[in-house]
Amino acid sequence: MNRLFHTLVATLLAALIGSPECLHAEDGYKLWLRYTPVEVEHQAVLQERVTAILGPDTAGAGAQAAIDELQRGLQGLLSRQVPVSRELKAGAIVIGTPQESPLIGTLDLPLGQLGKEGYLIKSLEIDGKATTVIAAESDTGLVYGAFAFLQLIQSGQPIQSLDLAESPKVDLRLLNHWDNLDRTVERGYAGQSIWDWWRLPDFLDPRYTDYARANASVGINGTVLNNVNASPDVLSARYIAKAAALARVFRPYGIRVYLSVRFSSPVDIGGLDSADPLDPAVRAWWLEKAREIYAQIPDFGGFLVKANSEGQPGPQNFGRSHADGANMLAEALRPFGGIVMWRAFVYSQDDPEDRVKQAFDEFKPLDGEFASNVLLQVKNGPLDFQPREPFHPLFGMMPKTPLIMEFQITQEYLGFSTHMVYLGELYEEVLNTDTFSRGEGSTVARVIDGSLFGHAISGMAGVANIGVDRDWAGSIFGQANWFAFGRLAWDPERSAGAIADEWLRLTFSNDPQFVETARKLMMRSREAAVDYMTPLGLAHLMGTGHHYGPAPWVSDLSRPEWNPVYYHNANREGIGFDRTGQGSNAVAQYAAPLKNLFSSLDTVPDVYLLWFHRVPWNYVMRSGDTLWQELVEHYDNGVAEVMAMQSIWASLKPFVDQERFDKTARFLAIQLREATWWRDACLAYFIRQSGLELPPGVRPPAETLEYYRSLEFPHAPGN
Ligand code: BDP
Repeated sequence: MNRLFHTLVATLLAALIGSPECLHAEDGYKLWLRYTPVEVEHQAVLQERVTAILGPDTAGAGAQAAIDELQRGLQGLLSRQVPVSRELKAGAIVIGTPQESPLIGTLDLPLGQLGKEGYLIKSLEIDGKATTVIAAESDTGLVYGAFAFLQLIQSGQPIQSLDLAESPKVDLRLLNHWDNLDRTVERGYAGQSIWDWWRLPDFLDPRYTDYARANASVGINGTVLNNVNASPDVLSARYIAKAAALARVFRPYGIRVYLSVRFSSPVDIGGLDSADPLDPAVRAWWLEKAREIYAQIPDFGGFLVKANSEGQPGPQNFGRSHADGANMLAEALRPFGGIVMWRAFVYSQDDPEDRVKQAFDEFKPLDGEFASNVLLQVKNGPLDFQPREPFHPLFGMMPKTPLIMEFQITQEYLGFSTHMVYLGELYEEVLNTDTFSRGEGSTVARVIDGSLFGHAISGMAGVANIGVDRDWAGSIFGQANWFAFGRLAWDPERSAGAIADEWLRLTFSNDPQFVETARKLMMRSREAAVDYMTPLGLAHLMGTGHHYGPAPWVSDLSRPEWNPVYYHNANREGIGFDRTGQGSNAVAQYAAPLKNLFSSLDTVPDVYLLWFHRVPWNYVMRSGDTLWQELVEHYDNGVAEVMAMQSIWASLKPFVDQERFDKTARFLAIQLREATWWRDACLAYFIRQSGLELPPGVRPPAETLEYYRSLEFPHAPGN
């Protein structure tokens, strides 16, 4: 009777909450951790299979975080409290490490092969009672296991006969915050920095814990707190104390803290007159600094360094190499177990060489010169986070050095936070690409996870899109990019579509019609952006400084490679950058089959045509159309795609709460306006450069080229 009553109430409740009229306003704060009541059809099973949580006898902070999350999540999902119990009951969730939980210890589970961060979720009968076991070697593994279990329930998966074993394929799964100490965020479009530096360490915003939960729920295990254009002050005692306070909040969730450091810090704040990496006084200063940090943050991760790049100081100021600089810092961190992530994003104003070749030329010769606790952090493409670039040729070409993939999650070049661009698709494209550096199958993913060259350590970093906005990312769909980054860092071979599917279920609804339609919407969004911004291999057409909107005409900046015209070279004769043997020969930085593939007009993929080749406007494409016709088609298609995205989103209204629906709809309207602006401004400019007319029937740009050129955006965010 009691049982029947319960089921009835639960059914009624779920029917009410599940009905569109009752979808309450949501501001996106809860991300994919919403824990709303499960669908009616799952309730009976969950009633029996989730009765209590049996934790370890003595739970460490991490195990406790896992148990708290289970309680919080189950309370939301099942609309009832699931008690923590000391005895084994039928339907118990038994969670623990073999060390902390004697019961788990007796089960003899194959945890060894899962490594430090892996976990196992198994339906097991213990003493005749049906239980679900969540076990791991470490507390962090338990946290991951708890989130995974909750996500199964959230996404409506059966949980009666589970047998899951998961472990990350990449060691360092890191967010990079480009956050300044004054709370501005370089290339941040979600408000101020979430780090309230001024009030730290005394005031700990509860948001820091939610940040840690969200990251742990997708397997992110480290965070670089500050901008790569680093202030030396971050290494002052005051700021180390602030970072230490954050580290304490994150620790139970398996998240380590890292700092970006300015190479000239010994001079800036240390009172030395040099930062020469071979100077013993400089080396001693860094060692002492490391000691000071580790005294406060015993699990401190290490340093991220942008050196001799875009005006940042570095070892070359002292006539030393990047390896000298990196190894000096590595030596300081080594006694404490820390690492150095040295960025390969360097190009020089004094180097007349094609900008996209410079990092390769600089670092390739240093392969084998780096200390074993140095990783080289390389952006996905050789230019700079453009809507599409070929993969960076360093991937696969530095066999002796572990490379960290650096993706951008914040949408600096992809419409800021108001354009819906699902980056899972971009990440997947890069990771799946075959570098051929060790024959077929040498994918970028295998370079990154360390398996191709057998590295002991591997990493993937994402430049965060997080700020103080209630929805964290500045938009609801921007959250998907943070989520997808985490999932792919855990397993670089996962599919972007499957990840989108998961995110949609956790963030909105399990309704199959919703999930399927919205996944398609997400999956076409990135190509749409490429089409209305930089089709056919074009790149770097954005406005100066703020990078907002189109400005392909810019040609007067002091450094040649800062000008869009440097990249497209459009004039009467044609358009594109010749990177073949006749041109800059950037193709030669790729392994043989790719070099040839990219070099020849017969084989170069259309999407990279103007990246590698300069061709006349009347060049005949595979489609039979001329290049000019096809370029126009791409711009038109980009705009049409955004219109289609708008109507798909409109059709999803019944499945989404008012607040998130409206925000996304309004953002799509901005996106359409800006996509149209991109198309019109670029076409107006290319018409002028080529002297050609638009193909018949094509809508002319709404305004004159002079109008587009006159637009200014002095207060654009993130600049
Ligand atoms: C560029 C950004 C600049 C960053 C730089 C970097 O415009 O703000 O400092 O990348 O990655 O794309 O260092």
